[in-house]
Amino acid sequence: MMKMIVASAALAAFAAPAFAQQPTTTPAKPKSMAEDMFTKHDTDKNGGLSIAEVKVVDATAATADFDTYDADKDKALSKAEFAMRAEAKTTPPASAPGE
Ligand SMILES: [Ca+2]
Ligand SMILES: [Ca+2]
Repeated sequence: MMKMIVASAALAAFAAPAFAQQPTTTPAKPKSMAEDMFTKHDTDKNGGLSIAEVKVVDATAATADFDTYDADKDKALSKAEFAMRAEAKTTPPASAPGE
């Protein structure tokens, strides 16, 4: 007489992520990307982006590059200074081959 032992395998239950999050107030008003980035990355909220804060935005940012846009040399990029830098970075280099 043979006994059959049926072992019940425990199936790993995988939890499906819940996408039940309601979108909170999403401002639809157009805001400049630079301004948005500025606000987001001014982690100490002192109204200026330090070189460290800029490097969070752009890891390739170098001190020399930073200094170029720090017009008043206060070691921080104001919103206007940051916007200028962002604009320069998003604008394709004006190295169009001349005729
Ligand atoms: Ca700051
Ligand atoms: Ca500055």
